[in-house]
Amino acid sequence: MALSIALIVIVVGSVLFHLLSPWWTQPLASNWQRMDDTLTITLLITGAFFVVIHAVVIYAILRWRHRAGRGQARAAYTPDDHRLERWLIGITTVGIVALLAPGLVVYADYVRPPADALKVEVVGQQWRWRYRFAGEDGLLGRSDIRHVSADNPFGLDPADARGHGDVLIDDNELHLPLARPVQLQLRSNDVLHDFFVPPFRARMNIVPGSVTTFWFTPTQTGRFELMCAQLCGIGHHLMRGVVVVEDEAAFQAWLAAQPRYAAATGGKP
Ligand SMILES: [Cu+2]
Repeated sequence: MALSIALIVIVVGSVLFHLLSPWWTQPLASNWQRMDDTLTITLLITGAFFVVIHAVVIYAILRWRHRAGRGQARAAYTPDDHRLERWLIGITTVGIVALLAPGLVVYADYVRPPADALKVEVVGQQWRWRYRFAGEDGLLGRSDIRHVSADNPFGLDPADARGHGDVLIDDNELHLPLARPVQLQLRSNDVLHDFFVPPFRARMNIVPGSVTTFWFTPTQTGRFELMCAQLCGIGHHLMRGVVVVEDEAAFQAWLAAQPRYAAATGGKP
């Protein structure tokens, strides 16, 4: 009896905590409402299973509890119940498909940016962020880990003229224009990192040796905290930054004030 009351308290408390929790998702600041919808579907399915499974356990504890004077009751041994198995397999299959399918659809769109997306490179390094925009030519120059040095933290290839006009942001703060799709191209100078901006519902692992991408459209101006979401060493907690979303004019003014690769190296890339 005490156990079943404890279980009821846990189930009701869990559901109430979720409904009343102040730690529900932050207000959305990008176009990824579908990420939230996927999360809601997951919570509804797992929440329903959580309640149903506990209800069955509570019922069983009460219905078949030990009662004095009733003698020794033995459980019936049922080796196979094909009907029950078919039901369980069917319901579990539907539940798992419903959990996975929406995520696959949303993820497929998440990594497929619109053609006019502004391309921004993000370079993760223990333990800070850097960013690169294309210059007037609209092209990002080639980079390679072999060129990375104290003078060239982005690892730009000096021989590639496309990179000479690139805008280098040697700072944790990234500015983005409002209401324009942005594709982030992420790479790492050392270990695994993860670029995460919670209000955008946007994050992606950064894998050394490859470039990962995703896109979003900021829908609100403001300052949004970003963080590294992969434990990447002793200074992991220092890998924080800010994404500043501002109107197009303010963004262009900020961008124009940032150093170009050729200028940053005294005209001699
Ligand atoms: Cu990191």
